[in-house]
Amino acid sequence: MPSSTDISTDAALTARPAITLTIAGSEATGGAGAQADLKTFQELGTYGITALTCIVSFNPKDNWNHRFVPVDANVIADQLEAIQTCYEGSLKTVKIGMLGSPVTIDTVATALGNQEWDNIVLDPVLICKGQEPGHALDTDQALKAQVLPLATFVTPNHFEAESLSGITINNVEDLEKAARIIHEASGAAVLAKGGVRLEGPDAVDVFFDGETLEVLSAPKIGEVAVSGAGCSLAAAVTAELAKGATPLEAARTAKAFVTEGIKARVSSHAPFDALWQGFGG
Ligand code: PXL
Repeated sequence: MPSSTDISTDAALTARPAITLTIAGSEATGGAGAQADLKTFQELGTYGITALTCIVSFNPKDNWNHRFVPVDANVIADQLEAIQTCYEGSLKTVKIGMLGSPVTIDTVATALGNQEWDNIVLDPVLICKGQEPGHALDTDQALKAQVLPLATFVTPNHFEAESLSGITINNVEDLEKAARIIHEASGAAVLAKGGVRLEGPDAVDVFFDGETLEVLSAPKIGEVAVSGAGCSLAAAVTAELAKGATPLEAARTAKAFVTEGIKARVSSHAPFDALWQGFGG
């Protein structure tokens, strides 16, 4: 007889969580990357799975720059083959984080093309501190050409919004303009993040999906960016979309989630704090 705590009861089996995949890098200290995505998925009640694209280790002896090691393209393809075969029919929502090289972008774009998706959320991580500039430029161009057109939702930060829109962003009006341009170019819903980069007391982000433009605002918590905020925001959007939220609802919930996570941030010996997704206890 199943007991009330028996995890194999019929009720437990029918209440299946939505499946969410992140294709992202490992950030060893746990603030950003796949680690942040998985913690966010778990907190928001989706079943998180990961294909790792690279391993980032901050270098405490070199100003905490990123040491970046790509995962071999065959190994990325193998992970995605396993995932897409396991969850064929139930995997409909994916988040894309740091890809880091043109060959990785090619591999990921091919795998994305192998199935239909309801939601492809792109956190367009354009440069990685410590990357060689020529290589970073090729990576940026490949991301814009091969992955951005597939995205249904994109979450550029200030720098990425300038790069994707081609305009300089000094204030909320500029951010709105950038969100519109990025939407026109990609067709995706856009959540352009001003974060702590724009002046003023509030951290302001702009949502635009071609119809609705909404400015999402919350009081700034300090003036320094917190590690994992961007990853967690996009992961929260991903989880909410997978559960059936509209893009605007997902953006609002994600903004609130990240604001609480920043309030509950974790300090370390690094010169930046890390967002804590477990603020709810
Ligand atoms: O926050 C961007 C980001 C994404 N993914 C990985 C990272 C970082 C920043 O450190 O290391 C793996």
